[in-house]
Formats: sequence, structure tokens, C-alpha cells
Amino acid sequence: VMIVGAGGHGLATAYYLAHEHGIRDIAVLERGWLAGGNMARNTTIIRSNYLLDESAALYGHALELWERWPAELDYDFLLSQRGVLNLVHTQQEIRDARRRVFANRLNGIDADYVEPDEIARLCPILDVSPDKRYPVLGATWQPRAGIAKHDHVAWALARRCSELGVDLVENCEVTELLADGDRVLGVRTSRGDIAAGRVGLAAAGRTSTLTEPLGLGLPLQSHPLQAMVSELLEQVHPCVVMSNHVHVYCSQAHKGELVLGAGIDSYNGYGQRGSVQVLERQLAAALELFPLFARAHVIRTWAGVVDVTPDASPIIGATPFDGLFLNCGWGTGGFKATPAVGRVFAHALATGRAHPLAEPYGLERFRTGALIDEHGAAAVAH
Ligand code: FAD
Ligand code: PYC
Repeated sequence: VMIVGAGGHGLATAYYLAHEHGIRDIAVLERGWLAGGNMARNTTIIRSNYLLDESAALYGHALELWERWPAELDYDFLLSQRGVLNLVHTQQEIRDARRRVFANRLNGIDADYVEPDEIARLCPILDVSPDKRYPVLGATWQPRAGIAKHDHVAWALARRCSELGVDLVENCEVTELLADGDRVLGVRTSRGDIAAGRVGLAAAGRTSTLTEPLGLGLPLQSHPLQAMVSELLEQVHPCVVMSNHVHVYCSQAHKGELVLGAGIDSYNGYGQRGSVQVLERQLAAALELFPLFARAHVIRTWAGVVDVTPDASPIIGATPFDGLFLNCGWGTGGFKATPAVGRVFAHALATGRAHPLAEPYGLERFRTGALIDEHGAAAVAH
């Protein structure tokens, strides 16, 4: 089995192919260095408070696996379940948030609706005063949500893959998918051709560049998504805070950096850098919510390339090409899903069939219209 892309998804898929399906001839091909794409560029937010049943099942399973992984992979990647507040600032957002909390609870996901006094207790540095331009009127609260150290997660997976005999090949770009009619035969790479019976694409942001030469167009658009960090500070921020309305989110990393992000840059592009006005707007929004941040300095900004689908949900599963499988379209939210992606994508590659959790996420939904519209819960980053 050949996997294209050694980000979190490719590595997790290789891990489950070997660990759960006993497959040993697995290669993961990476154009750059291990986990140098979005895996190392994301802001590490893990949560499962999505609205729809299909999403709750998939992201809920991911969260359960995150809780198991430190012991299973024997690696402490600093999973910190410090909770996430999704703020609301208008009456309609209050209604939407309450609806989401009820839907979450029906799906067994820990969720509460909290008022400003409770928000102030959970996050004392957040300004909940009523005289703001957009006062904080309430929030959803998921206590089991949190953050983890993404580079450590990649190392944990890579180490275990290596122990299980997986070939991890860096500096090996797949330039073409090789096919005979509607059967995929392998890949052309910057280091030569490699035959493979099954090829799984886990090449976030760049999937269409590989499928389009085969005549397989995908409902994906690639955009830069930026983030930034401050210098190291004392621990001042106890949880994760997101606001779709003023459009910023923030947590504090284990070492002390404030980690901030916002929406995608609106234009399409493959550059791993973004434009300054997005950063300006998110800093303005951050200062409205956290006046204390006026004392902090930005020390680094960067971007990754994310691929966004029309319904803000991923595409997982088979293609019209025999032997070719897709995992793409995770947009701004695939880090939290990493363990579940590994499991369901490995299932597809090993058995040729969709895992029950992945069944609703097939490419055919863009023909049947059975979309999984998660724009609300995909949150601030869309
Ligand atoms: P990647 O790490 O990008 O892996 C894909 C790999 O494929 C890359 O290493 C790339 O080099 C390789 N590749 C591409 N083309 C080829 C080719 N032709 N040949 C060989 N290799 C190839 N998600 C969350 O859940 N929570 C967050 O807080 C969050 N924050 C984010 C913040 C930012 C700034 C960004 C950019 C993303 C964020 N995300 C977040 C989204 C998340 O990072 C992605 O959805 C997820 O990482 C995608 O899966 P991956 O880890 O496999 O991707
Ligand atoms: O999906 O929670 C998320 C997220 C936060 C920042 C980017 N994506």
C-alpha cells in the first residue's frame, strides 16, 4: 500500500494499516520532510462539538482515540484537555449555540451552554463586560476539548510506524499517478516510478493537483490558512477560546506562547504564507476580547495550505479509479480528526470498503446532494 503524504493523516493511516490490519508492505512518500506541512503548522485545537450526527460520530471517535493514544503509542505528546469556549455575541448565535449543545448531548458529546459570569470564571483574562462593541453574551463549553503538541504526535506515530516496518520516504514528491484505464498502477516520483496495488492520497491542500491529470476533478479549493504566536509568557490563558463573530481564536501553548489564528485567506493559492490584512484583523479582534494582549509581541507568523469543500466536511473513500483512495478536504479542521482518519482510511485501503464512520463522507455526496454542512461548527477558520 502506498500513502502519499507524511502528515498526521498519512502517518496515522500507516500506523493503523500495520497495527490493526497486519499489513507490512506500506510506504509513505513525502515531498518534503516528515510532517512539515499542516501537521506542524496547525494550532492543535482538538474538540468534537460538531452539529451533525455524522460529524459527532467521527470527531467523537477521534477524541476517544486521542485519550487512548498516549498509552497506546507510549509517548506523552502533552494532550491537555483544558476545554474550549466557543463565544457568541448576538441573539441568533445564542440560539445556534444552544441548538448545538443539545445536538452534542444527544450524541453523547460533553457540552454545556455557559453565561458570561461562568465564562469569566473559566477564563478570567477574557473581557466579558457589557459595554464592548460585540459583548460576549454566552458560549458553548466542551470540557474534554483541548490541545496537544503536534510535532510530538507526528514523532510518536513515525516511531511506531518505523517499529512496525513501514517505509517512511522523505524528499520524494509524487508527480503523477500512474494508471491503465480506470486502474491505478502506482506513482511517478521525483526519485523514480513505484508500483503499488493501492494508493491512498493524504496530501492535504494538493490532492487535486494529483487527480486532475487523470480527469478526476474534485470539489476542493486550496487556500492559505495563517496563524501566529507571541513570545513566551507566564501561563495566563487557561483554556481555548474561539469567536466566529469577531473572528479570532486563541490558546496558550505549553511553553507559554499565545497561539492565535483566524480565517482562511480568501484567495486560492498553494503558498505557505498569507497576507498581512488577515493578521491585522485577527489581532484587532484578539485585543477586543483580551485587552491584556496589548502587552504581548508577535514573534512568528506562518501559513499552511488547506483544501476546503463546499460543505466544510472532508472527503474520505474510494474513487472511480480502482485502487485509488482519497482523504482530503479537511480544510481548517483535520488535526483533531487525525486518529479517526488513520483508522477509517486504513480500513478503506485494507478492505476496499468504507468504514461505517466514513460512509457518509464519500465523493458521491456531491452528486446525490447528501451534504454534511458543518460551516457553523467548523468555526472561526472558514
Ligand atoms: P499535512 O501535514 O499537510 O500532510 C500532507 C503532506 O502531504 C504534507 O507533508 C505534504 O508535504 C505532503 N504532500 C503533498 N503533496 C505531495 C506529493 N505530491 N507527494 C508527496 N507528498 C506530498 N485542525 C484542527 O483540527 N485544529 C486546529 O487548531 C487547526 N489549526 C490549523 C491552523 C493552521 C494555520 C493550519 C494551516 C491548519 C490547521 N488545522 C487545524 C488543519 C489541520 O492542520 C489539517 O486539516 C491537517 O493537518 C491535514 O492533515 P495532515 O496532517 O495529513 O496534513
Ligand atoms: O477546527 O477547531 C478547529 C480549528 C481551530 C483553528 C483552526 N481550526
